[in-house]
Amino acid sequence: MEHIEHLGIAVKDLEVSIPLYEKLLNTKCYKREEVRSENVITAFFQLSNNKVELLQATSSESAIAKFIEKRGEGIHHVAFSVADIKAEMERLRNDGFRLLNEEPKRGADNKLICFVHPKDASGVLMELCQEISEQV
Ligand code: CMX
Repeated sequence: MEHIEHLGIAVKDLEVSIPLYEKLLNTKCYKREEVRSENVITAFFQLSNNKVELLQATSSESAIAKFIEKRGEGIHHVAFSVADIKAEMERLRNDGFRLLNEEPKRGADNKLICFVHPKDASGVLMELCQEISEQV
């Protein structure tokens, strides 16, 4: 894996958390994007080599809604940049890690993504993400 691409933070209300994080990080939110397949709206902040992603649920079925109900707002996942997501998925699968999707799926901010079960990663939901280089 290459580097930590972003930290995902579950929030109740982007209208509250975006201005808060703009102050905290001293940088403007550069993108808001809805990911319908995940029932979330995301908001991104660029740091030098990493990003912060705020996630708000759009449905009570969303993993973010369930997470906040159980644990409250806070760090939801850590995303690692990979050069070849299929190869990394194969490597992890062969090592016995449970992947939460069989194939890479399209995530926010022009990425192919896959999650590793938090129970197989010392309680941390891990995301693999690969930049999409051409329009798919
Ligand atoms: N980090 C760490 N642990 C987590 C977690 C998280 N983000 N989400 C759930 N868990 C834990 C729960 O606390 C629970 O632990 P206990 O059994 O010890 O209480 C266990 O995992 C099961 O959680 P659950 O609430 O019963 O939820 P499910 O099993 O239905 O789902 C998970 C959990 C991780 C499989 C599911 O949330 C998932 O598939 N996540 C990946 C997709 C996702 O998070 N999408 C959000 C948007 C992502 C994006 O666009 O960036």
